[in-house]
Amino acid sequence: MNKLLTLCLVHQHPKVLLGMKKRGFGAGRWNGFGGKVSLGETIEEAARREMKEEAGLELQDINKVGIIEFEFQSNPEILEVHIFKSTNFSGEPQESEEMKPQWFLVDAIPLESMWPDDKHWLPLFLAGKKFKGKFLFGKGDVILAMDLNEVEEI
Ligand code: 6U4
Repeated sequence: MNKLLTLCLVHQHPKVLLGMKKRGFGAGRWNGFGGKVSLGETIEEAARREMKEEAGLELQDINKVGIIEFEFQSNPEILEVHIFKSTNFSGEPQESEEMKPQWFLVDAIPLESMWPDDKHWLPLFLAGKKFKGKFLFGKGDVILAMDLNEVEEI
């Protein structure tokens, strides 16, 4: 069984909102906001909830743009991450126990401090494309294999 997770980035061109993950899985990396889908909520509801919990923002629009499966050589569990884009919200980005939000110009996204897969799919995200993919990580989160395709519909 795949473990369902959400990941949401706000894109207000030419800026994107990322958060520095302060604890837990992926701590020390810049990333979108998100987390595990809870029992009884839809994936989109989870994405909205996580954005509120982690950055204090109520999203207006939200669109699913990608699904990526992540597998680690050391772990049989597959993380199925549903990636969302939002362009508008109410509230002001606020630091939480989990995330420190910050705006980045799209030309200055800190790819070297993000998950190594992000450099592959972020260009599709920023270009308004939809995509599906799979990444296999080895020791040190090195990408051992990947498959990423633009799709018409998600
Ligand atoms: P808690 O609730 O603290 O136990 P935690 O273990 O910190 O949760 P969580 O729920 O924040 O994890 O979820 C991990 C987040 O990282 C999700 O938003 C999905 C995202 N994520 C996981 N693998 C990723 C990857 N390879 N690339 C990426 N984001 C990833 O860009």
